Amino acid sequence: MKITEARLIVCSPDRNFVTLKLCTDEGIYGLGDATLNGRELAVASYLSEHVLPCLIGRDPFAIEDIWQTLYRGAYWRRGPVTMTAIAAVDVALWDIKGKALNTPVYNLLGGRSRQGVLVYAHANGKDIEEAVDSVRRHMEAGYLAVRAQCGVPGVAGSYGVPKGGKPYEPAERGLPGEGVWSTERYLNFVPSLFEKLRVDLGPEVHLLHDVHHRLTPIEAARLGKALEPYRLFWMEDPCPAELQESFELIRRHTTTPLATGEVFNSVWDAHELIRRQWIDYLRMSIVHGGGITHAKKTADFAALYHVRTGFHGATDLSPVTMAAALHFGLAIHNFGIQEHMPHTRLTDEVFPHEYSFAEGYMHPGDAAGLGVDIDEKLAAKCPYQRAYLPVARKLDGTLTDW
Ligand code: GCO
Ligand code: MG
Repeated sequence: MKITEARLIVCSPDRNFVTLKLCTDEGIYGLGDATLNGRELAVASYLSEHVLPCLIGRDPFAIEDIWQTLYRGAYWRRGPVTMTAIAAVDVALWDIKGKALNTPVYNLLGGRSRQGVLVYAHANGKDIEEAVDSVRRHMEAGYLAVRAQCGVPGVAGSYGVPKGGKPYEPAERGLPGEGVWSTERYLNFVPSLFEKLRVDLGPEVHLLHDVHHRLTPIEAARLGKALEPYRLFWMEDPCPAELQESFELIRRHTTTPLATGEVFNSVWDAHELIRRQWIDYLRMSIVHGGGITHAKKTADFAALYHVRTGFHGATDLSPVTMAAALHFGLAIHNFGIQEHMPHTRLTDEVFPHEYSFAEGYMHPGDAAGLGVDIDEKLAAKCPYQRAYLPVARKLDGTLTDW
């Protein structure tokens, strides 16, 4: 089999997605996601200018060799743009291989290790009452794990809380918006949210919380300690993680489980975090972390250190990535949990897929390959729209981590 065509589809069915379609001389094609939120066209151009011409004529079954060629062969290694581009090619190749062998991708990764993939939903509210209500509604819809975010009094536009009753969507069309941030107000407030959640909703539901990189390590340590009575499933991205030893400090002070890595793009970003057991869950996704090939190596390394996966799955990761994550999560042994932020109906129409949700778990379906397709005609009706993630400023105007 040979790759005969490599095509990029850039579309915006309610939000932007970059999708790679690799076609072969046997009529089989594979899809890969290349979406990097707010920097979409950088990856599109990296692929179309520098990667796709090199793929024509290659054997799509040679996944490892193509991965190494794109990684080592570029000389310039790592980085979100490069690793997202590599991921798109890699995932499309796994899709092709599954279809060619007439088996779902999970069978190529070791086969089913569990019945379904535990997922967590996003709940939020402008105040505690709304947030508790939102968690309750997600539990009623069948979710066993829910991330809770809440407006902080005196902090307009707190992270994770949508404006005007719309579902939360991280990127906004146009140029970057600005939010306000106060660590002091946040730290004083958050424990009361989780206290109320446990009092009202009981001990069973898995509760998660995303700090979104906003604290210093010692502030994060204080929060982790304060949240211990409420037994969180995890506290996510408590501080920026470029300095991996920050987590040693947090870890020393709290038994609240820690998750990080949605902005990571290779195992090297998490090497010390894993090796020193400073985290419990790794969030690096298949799309931003070099595809299934690199995720498998990273997860196997993490397994040696009791670290489990908790992959990023916000709406900026397309249904192609969701499908890949579900095949992966069904197969590997050290799977922990998968984020599930449902896409809009229009996105689901552009990307018809086999995966499904029932009673807290998702399943990738048993179609050959990834079980996800793209309706190119519909995609063409939804052209790219410039959109950015917002930035955040402290009350005195200093730019801080969003
Ligand atoms: C999460 C997130 C996201 C990110 C977004 C950035 O789901 O845990 O932190 O919502 O902010 O994916 O593009
Ligand atoms: Mg997050």
